[in-house]
Amino acid sequence: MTTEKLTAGHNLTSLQTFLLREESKHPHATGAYTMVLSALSLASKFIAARCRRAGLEDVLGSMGAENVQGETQQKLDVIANEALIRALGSRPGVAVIASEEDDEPIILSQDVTGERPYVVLFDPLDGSSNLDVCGGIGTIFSILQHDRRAARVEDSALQPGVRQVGAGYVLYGPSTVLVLTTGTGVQMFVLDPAIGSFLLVDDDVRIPETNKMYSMNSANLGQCDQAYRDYVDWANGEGYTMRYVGTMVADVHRTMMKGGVFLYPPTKKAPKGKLRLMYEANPMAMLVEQAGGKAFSGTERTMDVIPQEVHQRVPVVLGSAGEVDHVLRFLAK
Ligand code: AHM
Ligand code: MG
Repeated sequence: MTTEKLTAGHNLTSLQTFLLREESKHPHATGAYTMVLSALSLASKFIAARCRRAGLEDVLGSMGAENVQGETQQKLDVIANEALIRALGSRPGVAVIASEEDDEPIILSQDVTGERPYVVLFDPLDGSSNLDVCGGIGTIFSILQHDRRAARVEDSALQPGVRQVGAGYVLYGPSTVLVLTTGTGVQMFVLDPAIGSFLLVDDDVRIPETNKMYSMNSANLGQCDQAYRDYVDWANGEGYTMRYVGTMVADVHRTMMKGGVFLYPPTKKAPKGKLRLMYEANPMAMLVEQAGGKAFSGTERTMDVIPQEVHQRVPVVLGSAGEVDHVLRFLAK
């Protein structure tokens, strides 16, 4: 669908061109925001290249260590994290970065006196347990600006999702897809490996209003609240189908493209939910809302959740507005 758009007389626009065009709409822009996105784009091309050669180079398998969340680190988790830190670390407009892989946010600059610098939070390699089986994996990022009310620069990392000034994900699948919002709709780019550029293939991604498809790890249903079980019983009775990759980026991307709902409810094993607010739920919520969908954590809008800590977990229900409403109907009972 999108390739047709690109080849059917659509203007050839790279991510860089798109960003420069957006920047020119803001006469006082310093270029710092464009630099942040260009760092994210550069790092994701680096990660895509390493993923592409994953079975050939010695990058598969575990590091034999756990990250701060108690999860086994894959070698590529570490490579992806370093690529993002190196790319973002060289951009003067970035004050703080926070990663799923690092215990504490990294402070790059305490100087917040001039133009408000950026805070970038990311999950460098989401779904990395799918790596060894050549499954889809991704990078998720959220961009905030320094909060002048924050006592310390690192406290700026703890702002609710409504304050995000940008969010996106990169899916490393059969092709490498970047889905981005800077607050004015959602754009989709595909990496053309022949020229090394992300090319714009859809400048207004809209999530379908409904689709009878839910995406969740239904093996967890026995550990979920009755409301989720009732929803799934209802959906099965209504003839819904189920799709689940087990990589949030891949499951959300399918939901963005085809519609439906993605759920990660609280379980006995993960009573607050498994997914992380700051660099998984919030950026996905911004993208989904900008594409016309909805995103909730329980009955609260995800982007309104006040964060308490950088690695906080929340329940996730997101997708087509009509499908999220069905889930909310059960959660409200
Ligand atoms: P990760 O960020 O450590 O890779 O873990 C998050 C992943 C998500 O991509 C995915 O939605 C979820 O964990 C799958 O969890 P489960 O295996 O419990 O279904
Ligand atoms: Mg993740």
